Amino acid sequence: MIPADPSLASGQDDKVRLITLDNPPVNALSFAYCAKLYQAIEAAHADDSVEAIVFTGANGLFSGGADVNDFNNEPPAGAITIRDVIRALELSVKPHIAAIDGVALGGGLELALACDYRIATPRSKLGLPEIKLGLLPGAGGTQRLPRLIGARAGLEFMLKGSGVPAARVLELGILDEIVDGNVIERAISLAKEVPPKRRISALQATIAPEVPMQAAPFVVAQAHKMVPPEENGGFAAHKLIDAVQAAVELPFAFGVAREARLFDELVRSEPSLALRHIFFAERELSKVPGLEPALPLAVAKAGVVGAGTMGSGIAITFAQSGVPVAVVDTNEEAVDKARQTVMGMFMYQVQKGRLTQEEAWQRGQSITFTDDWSELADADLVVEAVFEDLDVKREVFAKLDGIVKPAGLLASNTSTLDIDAMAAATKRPEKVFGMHFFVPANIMPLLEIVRGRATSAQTLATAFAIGKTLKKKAVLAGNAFGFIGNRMVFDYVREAFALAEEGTAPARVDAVLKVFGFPMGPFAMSDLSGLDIGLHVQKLQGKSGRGRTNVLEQLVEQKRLGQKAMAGFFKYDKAVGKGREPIADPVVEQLFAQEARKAGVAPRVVTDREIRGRLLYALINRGAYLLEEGVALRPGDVDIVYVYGYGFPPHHGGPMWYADEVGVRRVYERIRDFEATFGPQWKPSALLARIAERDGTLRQAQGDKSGEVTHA
Ligand code: 3H9
Repeated sequence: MIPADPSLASGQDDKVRLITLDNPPVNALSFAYCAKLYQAIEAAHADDSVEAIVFTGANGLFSGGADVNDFNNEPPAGAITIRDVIRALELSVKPHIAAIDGVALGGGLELALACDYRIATPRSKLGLPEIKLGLLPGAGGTQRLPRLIGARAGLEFMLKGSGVPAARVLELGILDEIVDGNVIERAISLAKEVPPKRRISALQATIAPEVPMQAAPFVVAQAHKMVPPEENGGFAAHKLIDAVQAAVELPFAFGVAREARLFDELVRSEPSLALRHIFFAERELSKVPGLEPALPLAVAKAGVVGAGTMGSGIAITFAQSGVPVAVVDTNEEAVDKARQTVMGMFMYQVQKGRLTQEEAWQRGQSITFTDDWSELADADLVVEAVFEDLDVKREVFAKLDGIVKPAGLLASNTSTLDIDAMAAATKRPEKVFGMHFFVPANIMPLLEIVRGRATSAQTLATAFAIGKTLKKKAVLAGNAFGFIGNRMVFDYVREAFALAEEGTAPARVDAVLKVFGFPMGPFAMSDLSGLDIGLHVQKLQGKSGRGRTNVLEQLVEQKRLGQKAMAGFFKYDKAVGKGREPIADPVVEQLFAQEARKAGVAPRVVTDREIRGRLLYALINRGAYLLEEGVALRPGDVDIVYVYGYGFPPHHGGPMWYADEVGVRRVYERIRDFEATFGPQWKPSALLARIAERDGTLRQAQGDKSGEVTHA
């Protein structure tokens, strides 16, 4: 093969031109890259010695799609976009073949759909993930897919948005062939036959096999009903359905024009801006100043101390990521129970078809349950998950220090306590850090990595590496009470309590937050995590944690511990939503009223706007404090914590992004009003004050410290 254009690693084999997408890291189809690509394609089209063209990708993938950074700006005048590239393919009489090895996403897959043939290796994954960015496939995908596989299957594929394994994509009819060997060689040999053109654009879209076209309006109406409302996370989904409807009803050229208009509308929409912020914030997380040179240590074996719910969940997380793990607990009963829970969980996944028997067996085998601490001696990392009590934890750390090999890292799963105090119980404080998982640890994607005063750069680098292995969104937090997430949730719950004490029913508070887009409100969330846990944390917080009444203490005394006890702030009934659906309980409302009277809290009539403001602005204010104090590195880190750990609606981008959406100045003024009405707990953060003064945004402001704080 003769390389014709080194920047595109192109070459020619006889009459076949190979064009390799090569724009590291993910072969994104940026304006700049599309200009080059377009030239290479036009050159191949103009060259009479070329009879067919094969596209493939360098860097271990086909393409990650359009460059998301480009969406923030208007295309420069005369810019070549992916749509121009695709139009060139469409107009050519020469056949094009996509040879896919690795992922082909978004615009990358749309390019492949504009080819006449698509073949892929078994490891490849194909997808149109635009919906996850609040967009729709805007380079012909919404028009070609319904023509290729039917509108219903196409819509499902695009609404799902995730990368689908090649075998399934073949079944769907998007791929022509899966090649176990060299996909480029296979594509070239197919191209040498100069197969006929097969323009998908020339096909008529169908709905689904055996569904008559007259059913289209009904199918479309059903689809609109099945996605979330426009104003609550479904903005792009409804537009996507509109685009697919156009594929069914309109000629291709009109459909493409409709798609482009809808795409342009979405690209500017607030939900898409917020989701794109989340996308990039996620990729920023591990970029910690000063961390670059520190190479992570390998974690070949992990240990967990404590076989409770948390410990078992953490062990499952390691096992399902292929890291063998020893779980140690001195309580034999707890060990037995954990063993049963973990095995039960793996068997459940087999029943659900998510694991094969063999995989479940392997995972089960990679977890050792024991009461023998010496099992931890050769662990590279041990996570402590015992009772939330500093003395107990310090004892565990001292013991681990004597048992675990000197190179081993020691982490605490504490949700509030002082990492430095635990590190001080060891002779290796530089190897100690916090690893705060969220319940259930094997499902929740968030992981707070807490940096102690002595935690070394290498320990942190290892923490981030293991976070990636465990497929978690790992966020760096400074060592302050409650770290990022819980510290913020305390203020949020404080306001929810205050509202209930002033006479607003918990069910109403929760309903307002659900309308905003949270999956549940603060009271249902408290019920889920357990009121006994809430009370324990409140006590750890001291005076600042207490409400004006002792309603929480009373509920715990009455054994109303939350969902697990079928009663907490709400009641639960096995017959309603499998016992997980909160049901308003007048008894609790009366208790709040009675205790508020005793405490001299005056009832207030509040609007939904006030409820929303007090809860969300409490989060924003605390988030700003955490940035100011260096507990959180960047506004985006705070947003990731809230979106992935606490269900903040991603289409609002997280609390800090939302503050910018509303306008920091407005938020700040409102917080000042709350301070005047409710007291010093509402004192605004100096960072907010500074930004408000210059009418700026949080996204321009970075935390000015680096996550190094002492426990406060
Ligand atoms: C689209 O195609 C629209 C079209 O329909 C129509 C247009 C008209 N753009 O995730 P990683 C960066 S919308 C720009 O850590 P991995 C990423 O920020 C697009 N940058 O790697 C990071 O940068 P840095 C639809 C991108 O191996 C680096 O690449 N496509 C893009 O774990 C590595 O990323 C998608 O939504 C992009 N499209 O996973 C796909 N993609 O190193 C989104 C990545 O500076 N991307 N970057 O932090 C992905 O799902 C994953 O990145 C991918 C690689 C699976 C590709």
